Amino acid sequence: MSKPAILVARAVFPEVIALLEQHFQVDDNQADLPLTSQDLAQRLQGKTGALTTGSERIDAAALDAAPSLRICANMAVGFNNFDVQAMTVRGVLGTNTPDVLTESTADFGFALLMAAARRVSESEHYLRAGKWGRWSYDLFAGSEVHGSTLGILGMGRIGQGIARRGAHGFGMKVIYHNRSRLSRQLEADCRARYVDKDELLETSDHLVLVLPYSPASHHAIGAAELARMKRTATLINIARGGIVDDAALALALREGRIAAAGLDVFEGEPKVHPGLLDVPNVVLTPHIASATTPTRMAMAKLAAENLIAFLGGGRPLTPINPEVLK
Ligand code: 8YV
Repeated sequence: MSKPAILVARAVFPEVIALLEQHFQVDDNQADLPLTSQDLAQRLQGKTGALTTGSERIDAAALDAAPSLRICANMAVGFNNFDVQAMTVRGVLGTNTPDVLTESTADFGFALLMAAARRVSESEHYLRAGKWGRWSYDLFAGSEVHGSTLGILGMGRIGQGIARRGAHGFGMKVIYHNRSRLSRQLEADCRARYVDKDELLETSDHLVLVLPYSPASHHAIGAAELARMKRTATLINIARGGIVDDAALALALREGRIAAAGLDVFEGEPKVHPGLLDVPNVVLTPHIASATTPTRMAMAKLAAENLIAFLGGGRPLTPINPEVLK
């Protein structure tokens, strides 16, 4: 029997390609050439499965070009690149990669928080530019991290990881807002107190965004929300571009309406709002919060295992739309 044909849309670890080749005829993209939506639709033709990343949009047009497609395994926990409804209607399963990236991503959220609050990037640029003359009492004085109030918007697994780091490692008071409240047990583990969004905005010294992107979370942080925040506050976005109104944030940073920001995700990335590129008090990174080698390997393997399990007639490990399995 011939092996099912799959597309691996982006370059991944050669070991993962070798694993997939044991089960499938693999059309890979190890040269990592950018695929336009037309390229993607064309490469999906005749495929039963696909391993995608956040860069590939799987929508009705892509699905209609690939009537034999049965599964798209996203190498990401977020799946706002999938039109899940269009997939479900066509009986196409989606899977994602939760859990394996939680701790590394929470580490990175904390790295951005520390870097923004303690002005790490800004001061390094100053030093590299040869501007360091001598010590002074207020040279790059930032805001306190330990003992401060850590706010978290979106309290899924990554939010909880950040809360634990803040509460247990840095003695921070943790407050959070989420669509639903955590169980008492989880709140106790995270030492986190549920508050409404206004209290979160007004009370946080450091506000970390970890909520999924959806039309409902579009510009959840815009000019009005930024205006409610403390002038000394920092804002960290490791969630998705579009959750923050980047133009409003650039202006708020320029005008000192908040102290600093750390951003790993951007509206329309890889483009970055030009207003963010020329304000000093923001740390900017290219969507790398999950980027440790072991974590990226675990993500790629989990995506591959979802393909192998499902197309081999078994249960996928992390389905997004399990109703397709019925
Ligand atoms: C990925 C992410 O690197 O998992 C997610 O949702 O944002 C990142 O870990 C990115 O989406 C590539 O697929």
